[in-house]
Amino acid sequence: MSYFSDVNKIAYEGPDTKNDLAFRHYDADAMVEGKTMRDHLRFSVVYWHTFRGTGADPFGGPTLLRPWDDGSNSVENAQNRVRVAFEFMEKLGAPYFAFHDIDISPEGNTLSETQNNFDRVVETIEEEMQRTGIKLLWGTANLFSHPRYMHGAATSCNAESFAYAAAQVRKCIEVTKRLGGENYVFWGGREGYQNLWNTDMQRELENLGRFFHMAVDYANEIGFKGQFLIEPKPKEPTKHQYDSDAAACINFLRAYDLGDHFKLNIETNHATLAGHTMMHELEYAAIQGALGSIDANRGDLLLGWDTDQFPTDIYQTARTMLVLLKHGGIGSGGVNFDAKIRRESIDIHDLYHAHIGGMDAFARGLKIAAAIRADGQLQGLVDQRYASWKSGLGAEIESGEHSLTSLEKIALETKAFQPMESGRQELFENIVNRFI
Ligand code: XUL
Ligand code: CO
Repeated sequence: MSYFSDVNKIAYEGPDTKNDLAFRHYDADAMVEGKTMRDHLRFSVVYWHTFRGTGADPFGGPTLLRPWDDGSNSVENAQNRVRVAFEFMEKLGAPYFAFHDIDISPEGNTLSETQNNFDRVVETIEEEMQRTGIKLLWGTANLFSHPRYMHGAATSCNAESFAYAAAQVRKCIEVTKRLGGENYVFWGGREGYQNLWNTDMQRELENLGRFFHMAVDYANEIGFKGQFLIEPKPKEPTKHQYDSDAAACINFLRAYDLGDHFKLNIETNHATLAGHTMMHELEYAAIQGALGSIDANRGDLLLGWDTDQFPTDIYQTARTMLVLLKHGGIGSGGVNFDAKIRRESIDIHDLYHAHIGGMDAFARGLKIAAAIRADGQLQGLVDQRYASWKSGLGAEIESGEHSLTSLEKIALETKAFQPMESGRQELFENIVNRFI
């Protein structure tokens, strides 16, 4: 049964169209820097917000009551929801999706019942993936909602919670492989602490490292070739999450000898909550060889929590795309809309408006970033600012020809010294504005 029979496949109609259910900027086949927009952006729809979001918040219950949902926890209801989801994604033209294990299938009374439910729903997903050609960007296990994870999963004080989490991750990697998933994500839901008095931090970190090694070993055992990703987030639900930002994650991965097996999934509003910008997190991850994928959304600067709004800020998407283009693209990752419609947006068409807006905002960001790069003035000014490293003393230092002592000799010989480069921040900002 179709729930979106009044919606046609969303088409690119250009900036002047009056149609709200059309793309104004995302033209999947249009070429930018020698690649289609589709391949640059690799858009992905998330199952948890888009098909399981209820609109509930700490102050009120569900508002998003869906006509396709019979309200039960049955496998049949879950399978039916899968068909609706694929109708939606097919009409939207999103090439990828992402899920948590418990988004797509109901938990049973025992672990084996849960796994059996999962397999049955995955069968329907497989059929729908074949029918539509939509692919899996990543799978992940939800290791934070159930009360068994109240102290964390891999960092729990309780060894049985760790064991249950291991079982859930094993199964979810198996399913991700079965569905051809290109990545597998770990977001450390409750891997952190509320209070250091009651926390054995060293044990928790070592156990987290141990858990990730078990995942790497299992992937090798079954031949899962997808990229493992860690998703940094500084707080929420815990006061301090161990994967607090890109730098903390990269340090953790190197300290526990996991650097070769993991990259990062950088999320816009997590960067903001960490007191960074998305551009900073992306750039930092990229120069460390750890940029894997992005969770695209935005926060609200007046609200200090993770509001997961759809990305519509053109500056933000332009900055993001500028970093991605500079570092050769997103690789096996994608632009994954980890974003939810507001609880007041109760019309099912709002799901389309939200995603169309996000896709158009990223398409514009891509075009703007490519235009800034083609123009070259901005990069030219950066090069000019660092010109002292291109020859003479700078080139000698960078090629390793100097020591503190040899540089001291040069400094002693140099008379009153003052850098001649201007930072030109205002000009840089003006240049960017010319392209927005
Ligand atoms: C939580 C978050 C998650 C992860 C997947 O803030 O972003 O949805 O993306 O577990
Ligand atoms: Co996310």
